[in-house]
Amino acid sequence: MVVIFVCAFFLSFQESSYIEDSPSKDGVISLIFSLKEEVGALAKVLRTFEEKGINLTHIESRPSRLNKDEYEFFINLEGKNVPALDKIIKSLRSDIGATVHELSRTKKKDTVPWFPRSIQELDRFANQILSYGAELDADHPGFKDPVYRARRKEFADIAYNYRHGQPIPRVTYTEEEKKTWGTVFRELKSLYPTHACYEHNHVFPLLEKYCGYREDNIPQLEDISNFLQSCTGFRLRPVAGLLSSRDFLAGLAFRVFHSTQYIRHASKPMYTPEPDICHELLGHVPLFADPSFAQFSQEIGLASLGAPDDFIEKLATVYWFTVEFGLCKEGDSLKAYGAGLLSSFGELQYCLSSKPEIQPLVLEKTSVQKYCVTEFQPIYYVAESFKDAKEKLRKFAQTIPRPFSVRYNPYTQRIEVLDNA
Ligand code: HBI
Ligand code: NLE
Ligand code: FE
Repeated sequence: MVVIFVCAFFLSFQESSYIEDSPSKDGVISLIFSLKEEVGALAKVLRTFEEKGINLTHIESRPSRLNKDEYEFFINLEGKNVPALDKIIKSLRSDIGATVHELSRTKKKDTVPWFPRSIQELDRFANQILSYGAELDADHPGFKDPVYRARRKEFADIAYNYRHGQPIPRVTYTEEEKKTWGTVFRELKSLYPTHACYEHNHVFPLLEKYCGYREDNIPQLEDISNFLQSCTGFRLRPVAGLLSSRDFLAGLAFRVFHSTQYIRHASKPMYTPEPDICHELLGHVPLFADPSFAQFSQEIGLASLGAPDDFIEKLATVYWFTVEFGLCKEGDSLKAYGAGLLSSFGELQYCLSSKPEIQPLVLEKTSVQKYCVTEFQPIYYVAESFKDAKEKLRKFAQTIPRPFSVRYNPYTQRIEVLDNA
């Protein structure tokens, strides 16, 4: 048999094609088939195509990885005569005993959504936000405030222009912005000793010592990012507003947290449905300094890579009831570790009152719980510990239909994709 060429091109084709969401060119069909190594085997196949008048535009070969005495061929052909092609595929299977995979025609069903493989590729999310300052929703307290809107645009521009590896630009906050921060900071700090979990209370004084957490100072993202990197390898990158769940969760796989830099409107310091710098710095940051919590967060991110849309929604819901609104056990009492609780003076008190319903964290149930993003939650889920939550998440991730598994290599800052086929 003539082996046309075994080449890296073939491998690179395989590596990118089933992940990249680049539909095949109009009318081109791709097949992979394998043949037993014997004289004339390929010629026989090619003749069938010739007989049916089908034009091959590309062909490559390599030894089969599965069967030593077989070769695999990758071909592109013009898909004009589809009924004839169906006959050929049938006959390849039954008369010649070849294994045939149709790549492009079955692609719809098998396509894996694109996901970043390297930390630099997170730059692609910068201008894919769902809403931001210049386009504030009509019911937002800043909607009718032109000064607030212009300010939000400044923050959006920082995020748009940011690239991985750069220092996060420092911001000089206005007196009004500092006043809003001061109010939120003071009220929350008085609740933390009784309402926040151990890890949050453990890290908070370090943030005061090293990162400028004070009532009269809004800390800078760059300083916090450096601090977090030294604790758990987590880092921040500025973002202009809400990202899609898929993009946002993908960042966590690289231990990257997309953080807003603007502050909530001065008229409503105690609760905002949007993330803002108070929410990120007072709610999220302390927990990302905890190794066990950091690992749990990264696991959600890894589970999301290339997952189908319905699973992204489930993972986003799990994220919501853990990272955002989670309660945990501490001896006989309950404490808050969710960032949405730790950044809202109103909800932090409410969540530990007798009003809301409390349930144990069971991911099969938690992942399908409906929720509303603009009000206090009527139900919270309790984690035994971050380690327990992480183990549950790993089990849950195994139910995601993915033809591969992933792991993060911190040395190269790349995702390694392990083929499960
Ligand atoms: N985007 N910037 C940003 N910040 C978040 O906290 C955030 C997000 N997108 C989605 C999201 N959070 C979650 O509610 C889940 O959908 C993952
Ligand atoms: N409600 C929170 C707060 O007021 O800080 C923000 C939640 C963001 C998901
Ligand atoms: Fe958040």
